[in-house]
Amino acid sequence: MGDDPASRVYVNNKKKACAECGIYSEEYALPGETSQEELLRLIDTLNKKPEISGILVQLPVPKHIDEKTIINAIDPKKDVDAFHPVNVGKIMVGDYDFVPCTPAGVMELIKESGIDVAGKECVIVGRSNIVGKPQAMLLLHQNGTVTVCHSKTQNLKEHTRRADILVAAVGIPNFITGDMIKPGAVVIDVGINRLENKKLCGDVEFESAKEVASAITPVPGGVGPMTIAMLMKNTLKAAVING
Ligand code: L34
Repeated sequence: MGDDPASRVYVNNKKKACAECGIYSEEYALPGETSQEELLRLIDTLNKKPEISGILVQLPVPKHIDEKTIINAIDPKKDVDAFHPVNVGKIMVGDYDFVPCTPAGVMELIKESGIDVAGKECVIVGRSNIVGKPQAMLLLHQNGTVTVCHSKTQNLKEHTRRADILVAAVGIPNFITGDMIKPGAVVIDVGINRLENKKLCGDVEFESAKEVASAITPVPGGVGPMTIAMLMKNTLKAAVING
């Protein structure tokens, strides 16, 4: 909804991925001034539409729209973002179908790199509902020792320097610098920040961090594409669940 330029890029990437996977997709690019009622009506229609297995409302939504109300309106069985409270609860108890795409992408990167989470010090910087909080649960399910840091955390560097696995999800360009990283740590950069010169940069200062980390993800070309891959995985699952 609306004309957020970043959302435009992400949604296009999602549509492209669907086409590549052979997943049928529909896009509804609603004008920014569309009412909440109208958006809710569309969600209701898609909830009932048998040929649609998965629904997502790309965030952020304009200010006059209540994000929670919108997320609550999506049928949990079609909630391929896993943002609905029912799915959030299922993740909490470790019994879930849909995994939130970005944290799931982070877990996939860790697994495919041959890194074992069990017993490791995992430090997440950022506590959003979309990344930080579910990321903590997923790492905990893999037996990591998890710390969630945020803007009120005191002595942040003391926490980040203890991390064997450091996940940066604060949304501040180059926030994590090399001196905040334990030598040999695995550094995963969830941030996607657009600088004034239109260049993309992560939450991690890549140049200094790469000298200390044993493994590190770039921005772009790191977690972002994984988010989309995990969305495809959830959508396939949704198609199976919804028959
Ligand atoms: N509902 N809203 C909902 N679900 C989501 O899972 C998202 N997210 C975040 C924003 N809002 C959402 C995304 O889709 C972030 N996000 C996302 C998706 C794709 C990419 C980045 C973020 C991506 O494709 N990143 C590319 C670069 C793209 C560019 O050039 O800007 C990369 O290589 O990182």
